[in-house]
Amino acid sequence: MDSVTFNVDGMSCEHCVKAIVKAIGELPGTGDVIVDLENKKVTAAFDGGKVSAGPIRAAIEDQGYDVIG
Ligand SMILES: [Cu+2]
Repeated sequence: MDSVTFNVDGMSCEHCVKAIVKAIGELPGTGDVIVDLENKKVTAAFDGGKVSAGPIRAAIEDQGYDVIG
């Protein structure tokens, strides 16, 4: 598994955590997702043969959060 970490603005509570974990989980090839509210980071494991960082980023943004950088 590869892994990618994004700095994400706008996450505030467990609802945000669940929405992001669910959205990333629906992408084929993704694995564990760790949302760190305190440090505003989302880390996702993924199989580089099936998916890449771009669609994972898009899944976060589609939920209404801003990916920084
Ligand atoms: Cu929230």
